[in-house]
Amino acid sequence: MTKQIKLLLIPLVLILFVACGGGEADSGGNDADAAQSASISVVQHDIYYGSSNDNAENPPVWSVPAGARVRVSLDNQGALEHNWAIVKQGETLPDDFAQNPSTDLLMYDAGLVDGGDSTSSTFTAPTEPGSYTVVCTVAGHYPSMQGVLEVED
Ligand SMILES: [Cu+2]
Repeated sequence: MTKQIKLLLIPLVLILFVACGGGEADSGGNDADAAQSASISVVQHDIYYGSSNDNAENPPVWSVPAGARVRVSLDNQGALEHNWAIVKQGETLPDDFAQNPSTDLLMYDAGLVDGGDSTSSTFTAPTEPGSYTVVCTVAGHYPSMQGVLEVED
């Protein structure tokens, strides 16, 4: 009788051991080194970002964690083509940028979106926290069309 009970207990103990072991493996943190991910949504109009036609005085702000993989979704609700480009930190846009948009000043350009279209793309956020100027590089759209990428520590 007692031998039968012991034989029944062995599989139960094994099941509990495996279950506990599995739980520890799940919390082991295999993803700890993976980059953070984030996503932002950008609405484009003729000729401004967001909901208010005063980007020069009141630029829209998009916040992302430093170093994160960021998915940026662009929704062009205007008729003209627009893009979304991040200016390198510390660069000052020249007065004639709207007429001669220089790609040398940019660290990322999401690409042109036709009027009425939407796209998305992915970039790695700067590892240096701070405020980065975002502009539309289509000739004549800056300074009317700009915003701020806030990179947070
Ligand atoms: Cu534009």
